[in-house]
Amino acid sequence: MRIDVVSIFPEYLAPLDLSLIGKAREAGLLDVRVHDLRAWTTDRHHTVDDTPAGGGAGMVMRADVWGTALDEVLGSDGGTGGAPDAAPGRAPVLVIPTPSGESFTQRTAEDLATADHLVVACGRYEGIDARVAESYRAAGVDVRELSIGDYVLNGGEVAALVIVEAVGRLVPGVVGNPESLVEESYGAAGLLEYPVYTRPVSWRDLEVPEVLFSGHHAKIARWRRDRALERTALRRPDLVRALAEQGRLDRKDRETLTLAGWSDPVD
Ligand code: JBE
Repeated sequence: MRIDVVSIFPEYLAPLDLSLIGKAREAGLLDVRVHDLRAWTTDRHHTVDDTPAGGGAGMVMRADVWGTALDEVLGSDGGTGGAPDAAPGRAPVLVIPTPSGESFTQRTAEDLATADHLVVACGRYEGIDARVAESYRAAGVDVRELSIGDYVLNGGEVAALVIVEAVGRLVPGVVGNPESLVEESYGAAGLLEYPVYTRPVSWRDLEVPEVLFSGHHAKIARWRRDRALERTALRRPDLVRALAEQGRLDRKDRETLTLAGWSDPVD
């Protein structure tokens, strides 16, 4: 997969050289390129922003600079991930991190992981002139305005790191043990992960729960599901409600939730 990130702070994306994503780049699984938006400015001051039309606080990033940059980075890519001779595949995806976007979730990451080419446009200030998203959408680019959460960041760079990591690790071969992709939070179960333990068995008068040494796989699985249900009910009642609505809670699940003080109608 090819991923281009465009930002006025390319150094902000330095963590992409590290760890799992860095290794995947070295292995040739991910072709990640970071670009400085100012390289596409033509004026002496390398201006990328201007005052908001209609007034108001802050600055808005100019459509013309972004247009020149994105035309080049999206290139002649007709959905081939930039490979000129490849069969035309999926349209390139233009990701614009913004607090006013749709929620970025594991589902979004799974979807983006099937693309050949992602371009992430990091805005600063009060965002990017809205005509940029509009124009590329009209040109057939799959434009996604995405929010990683309901809080305010100074720009899209940290969100871009989050999105590239979440998507990149789903690309086949990037995570060494693909089984670890299956069992995770927001995966099949729709619950938060159960608590995990390792050695030492006794630490500061706290013991690893006995059942985990029983060798009884069904018992361990039930214990883990119960703990997952309890913590999900406490921390993310929305997820428990969703499972209840989908009829994905069995009798024992409902018993565990009742014992944990869960009082939402679950059936
Ligand atoms: O979630 N986001 O993508 C953001 C982008 C820019 C600023 N704040 C955000 N939350």
